[in-house]
Amino acid sequence: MLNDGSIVRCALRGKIKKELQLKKDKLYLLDPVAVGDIVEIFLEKDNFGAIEKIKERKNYLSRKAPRIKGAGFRGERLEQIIASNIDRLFIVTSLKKPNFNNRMLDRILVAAESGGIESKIIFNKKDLANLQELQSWSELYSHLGYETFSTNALTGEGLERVKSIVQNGISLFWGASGVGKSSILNFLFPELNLKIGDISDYSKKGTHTTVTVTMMEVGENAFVIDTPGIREIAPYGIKKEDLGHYFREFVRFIPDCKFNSCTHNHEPGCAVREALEKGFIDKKRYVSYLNILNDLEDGIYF
Ligand SMILES: Nc1nc2c(ncn2[C@@H]2O[C@H](COP(=O)(O)OP(=O)(O)OP(=O)(O)O)[C@@H](O)[C@H]2O)c(=O)[nH]1
Ligand SMILES: [Mg+2]
Ligand SMILES: [Zn+2]
Repeated sequence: MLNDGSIVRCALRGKIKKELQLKKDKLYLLDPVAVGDIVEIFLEKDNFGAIEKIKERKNYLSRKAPRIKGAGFRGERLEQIIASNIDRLFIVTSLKKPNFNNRMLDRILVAAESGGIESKIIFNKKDLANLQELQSWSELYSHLGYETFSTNALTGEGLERVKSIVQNGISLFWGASGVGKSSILNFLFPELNLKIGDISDYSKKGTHTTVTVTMMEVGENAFVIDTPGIREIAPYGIKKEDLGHYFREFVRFIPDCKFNSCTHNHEPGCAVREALEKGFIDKKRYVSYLNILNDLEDGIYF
């Protein structure tokens, strides 16, 4: 979109594409241009431009590209940028259909924390949930300082505040397939008329109703981004000894670990594990932490 609001189709110059994808002579980035990027273009025709430059990003959300797409380069997995320059991320989850997956939620939170992006958590499909279970998950995350919402995208219950938040800036909606991302956006902005999955779609592995990341204008200086559902997420480019910093409740204990490079796993004198034993850190979050840590140990990082 140009400054005057008109839309121009653009391609990235081949030379620039190659340059941007490389790091230390190795390909590391799947696609250098992301939704949300601010670019300089050369207008070749009225409705066609060439991207000359990508402006520095305020922030961006990324993950390791899924194996199928990224496997092209010596089996290493590339970085895939989901979107950039965003003001907030709404992580959409459901308790049932599909079942709540706290490990995926924690992985998304790590990706957002490491990308410098504020996260809010939506527990959608409230009508299908066990309300006690819903409340206990919601309390866990709100105590960590994340704003949480319990919603029903079919009736609009719980979406009033979401609606007021998205009136300003760029809001990204991300989460597993079938949790109701597009349904929520359709309820908030019926004119978007986004495609919604069949009632049984949540269980159909490998099918996504939304297939591309798309940014839509919903008001003056207000944009929402709908994304395809994810099946797996591995945060990209995080070092083992840094992972703990992206678990908010660990941060105040980390300086008291005996070793600077503590990974809070089995090192002696670990203040994070001590906090866990004393009940200051929730066991479920610590298990998520170990699960991601284990992935990082197998990964290759630049
Ligand atoms: N019972 C109930 N069903 C819902 C709710 N929100 C969405 N659904 C249903 O869940 C199914 C999936 O909704 P979508 O909005 O397509 O989910 P999505 O997250 O956009 O899925 P992908 O595009 O595949 O990532 C549809 O059948 C919706 O009608 C809700 O709050 N309650
Ligand atoms: Mg969708
Ligand atoms: Zn430690």
